[in-house]
Amino acid sequence: MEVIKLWLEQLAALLGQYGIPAEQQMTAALGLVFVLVSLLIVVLILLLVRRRVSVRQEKPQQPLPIDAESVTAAEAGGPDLATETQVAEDGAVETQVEAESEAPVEAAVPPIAAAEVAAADEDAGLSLFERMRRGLAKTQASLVGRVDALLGGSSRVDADLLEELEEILITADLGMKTTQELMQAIETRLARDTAKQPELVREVLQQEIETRLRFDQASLAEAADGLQVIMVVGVNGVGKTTTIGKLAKKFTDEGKKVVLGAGDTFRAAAAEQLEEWGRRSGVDVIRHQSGADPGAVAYDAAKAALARKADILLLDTAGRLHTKVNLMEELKKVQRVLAREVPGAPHETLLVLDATTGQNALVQARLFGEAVTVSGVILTKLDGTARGGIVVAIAAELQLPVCYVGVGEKVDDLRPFVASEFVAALFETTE
Ligand SMILES: Nc1nc2c(ncn2[C@@H]2O[C@H](COP(=O)(O)OP(=O)(O)OP(=O)(O)O)[C@@H](O)[C@H]2O)c(=O)[nH]1
Ligand SMILES: [Mg+2]
Repeated sequence: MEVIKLWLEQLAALLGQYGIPAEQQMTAALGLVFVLVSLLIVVLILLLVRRRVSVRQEKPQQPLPIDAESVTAAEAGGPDLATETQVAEDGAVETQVEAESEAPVEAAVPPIAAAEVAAADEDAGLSLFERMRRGLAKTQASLVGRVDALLGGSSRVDADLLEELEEILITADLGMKTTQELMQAIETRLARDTAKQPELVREVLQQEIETRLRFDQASLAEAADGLQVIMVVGVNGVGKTTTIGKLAKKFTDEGKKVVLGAGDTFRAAAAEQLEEWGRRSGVDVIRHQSGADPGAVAYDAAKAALARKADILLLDTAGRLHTKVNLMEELKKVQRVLAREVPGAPHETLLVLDATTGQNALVQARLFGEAVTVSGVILTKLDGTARGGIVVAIAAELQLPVCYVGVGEKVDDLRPFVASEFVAALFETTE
């Protein structure tokens, strides 16, 4: 107390040197001390608030994986796919698909994480159409966005503009052949109609793309009575197992009884990955040990599906290098085994293609088509690519129906492919 009094007197004396009258010096000193203390408190409060905000920002945005398996999966990052097309010495087109390693990717299925649930909640309010549109955002920008920018800048369509349009179509992965056909259709129409040509180009493009995507087909698993066997093939990393998981959920939600067959006995943990998906939809998974004969798995899975009176058997297969004769022979054998056990099986052999591989998807489709009877295509990862134009090339050049498209990793990110909906989502302008 004495010390404070002494300080105040010294401060008052100091203020006196600045011309403050003696009777007011103590009041002024007290006022000054009060202001300084208040300032100090304000500064301290500000510092505390800043610290709390930065601590909150440093907290991880991703929730921690639920168990050790998902930690491994997150670290593994999934198979890293590198795909390239080569022309072999004999001139035949050969495709090499290299997984970063053929070594087992342990436990590739992360359990449904809180982030997934949160994202699902966020998506829940969106219409199916809007979700498709979001999934196609990159392709939309690289194809229709660029076409609109080109057409928006001109009132007439001349040769230069057509040349640029052709380039856009090729770089959006519509393929050379399809691009030529589309350009031909546009030019024919322009020769007929001279009014509002830029609008006309967009209209013809939309119509012609939709025409090429439309196939008359019965929807999957509605073809006949009894057990429907759906075999899923494709190179590694394209999304076969994930797609089977999504399909299992979809069919189960429709009230169908589903059985899964873990026909990929090559990759370690492939069966576990399928089992995890099976758990998510509450469906049985028939599996053997790693390295077992896929034909034997197909046999057991068919028997089990029949015995359990299932409506649908979804059979996963290995996806290692499809240039290796082995895999193709293996797939043929699996098809034969299924045909022997279930009349008309496999009722569908669906080829899964990864949209991000662009034109290489076409090469893969041709090669699988030579070995097994492919009845339809599922194009995955459309959400992560600007190369979604490949869907048009697949339908137009291979005459293969696209049955489903994958627009994300979540269980309900598989959309039945409806040409009109797809094209509308692609061509809809947001402004
Ligand atoms: N963004 C996105 N990712 C997908 C989609 N479909 C599958 N994936 C991801 O692709 C990766 C590989 O999927 P898998 O289902 O394991 O592929 P696979 O064809 O079974 O691979 P192998 O078993 O090695 O032959 C996983 O990380 C999936 O989450 C999709 O539509 N969009
Ligand atoms: Mg798999």
